[in-house]
Amino acid sequence: MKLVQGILKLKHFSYSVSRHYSNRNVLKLHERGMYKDIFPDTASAEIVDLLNAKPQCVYAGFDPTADSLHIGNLLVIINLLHWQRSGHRVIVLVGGATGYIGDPSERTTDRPALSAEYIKRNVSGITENVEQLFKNHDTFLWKGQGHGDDGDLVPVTIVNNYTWYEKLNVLSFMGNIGRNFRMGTMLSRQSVGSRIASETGMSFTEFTYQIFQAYDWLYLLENYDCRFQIGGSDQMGNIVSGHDLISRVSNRKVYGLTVPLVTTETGNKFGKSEGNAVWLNREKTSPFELYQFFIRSRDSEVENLLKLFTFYSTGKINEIMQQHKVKPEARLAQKKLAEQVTVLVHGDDAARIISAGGFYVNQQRCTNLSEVLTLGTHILLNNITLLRVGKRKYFVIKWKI
Ligand code: YSA
Repeated sequence: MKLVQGILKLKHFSYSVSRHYSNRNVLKLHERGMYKDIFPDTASAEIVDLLNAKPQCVYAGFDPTADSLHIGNLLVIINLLHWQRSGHRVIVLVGGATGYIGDPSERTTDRPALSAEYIKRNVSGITENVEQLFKNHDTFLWKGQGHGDDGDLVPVTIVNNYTWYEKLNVLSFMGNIGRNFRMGTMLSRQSVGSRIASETGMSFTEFTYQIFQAYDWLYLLENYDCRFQIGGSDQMGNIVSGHDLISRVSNRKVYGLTVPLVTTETGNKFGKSEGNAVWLNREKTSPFELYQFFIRSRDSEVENLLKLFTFYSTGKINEIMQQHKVKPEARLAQKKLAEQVTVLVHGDDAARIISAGGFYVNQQRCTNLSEVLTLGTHILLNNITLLRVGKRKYFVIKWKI
């Protein structure tokens, strides 16, 4: 895994703010390599002012093209969690409507049309992922780390954009919203240009995608006072479309931020379209496989990954790296990384069992934490199961059958 880092020019970075408010400044995450771009790119000082003035609202969207999020999406969620930790309000938008349209960003061909049933199932899967991530973070990585005393986190709000599109009339949408989009600008988006030039071209439906994502932001601005949008760097075109729409119809200023794309060693984006996703749903990628994925990260990238995928302070990360370098073969940094991500995604129990060395049923190692125990295989004929967690903890289970 490799991370494409962008150069971010945050001009007025050493801002002086009162101590009380300093932790609201999520632009500080720039120090961790968390942002690739900021839009408008001259707005960093303005943004810092806003963040310090009062808690702000931020959103990121996820389309239901699969029934689970994956580790590329996780980086966006972690960014949102940092905003939540800093006292801001966080909205996760699940694209029950945009899933019908299909985002052309980073795609070389049209997306297949998705059925209503499929979208509905995927909306539930993603919503469950998001709820679990925010819950695990709150329980194990916020309160569990003694931050509870700093105050309760403002709970995440999950919205589905289908709820506003189902009420919208196509004529008023095209007549009022569509009118604000210029063909030239729409055609100049990277996601559009490359596709139009391709052999198969691009459907009108996908061409309109940017209008929908732009309108969502306007809707969230008007209904939730949401002035910030976050996405992976492939979302920049859609984010700029929203910014343009809002500057035409409102006098409020809005800002977009992107996170770097998590890519494979060959530079391909990790994700569902690429078929190389590492999923957050335990049925698709087991907690053990997720843990192993991070254990395998290379020494050259592990420090960056600790900064992006864990909530350790940069001081703590330096400490871990110093210890790691004394004995790299012990893979301390990778273990810390894998453990923290597994806690966030699957909870403390899963991470503890895996990092203790896994669990064994009748001396056979199990990699699936939700293994179903069956008679004959796991339950011996004398109705006994021998369970071992890690190297030393044994349990004898006597079944009443
Ligand atoms: C956003 C806003 C709206 O108002 C409506 C819909 C959306 C969804 C958006 N257009 C989209 O299609 N997103 S996505 O479902 O493909 O991915 C969700 C988020 O994860 C995006 O911000 C995307 O950039 C990010 N992502 C996906 N793979 C990634 C990644 N981020 C980093 N590395 C990767 N490999």
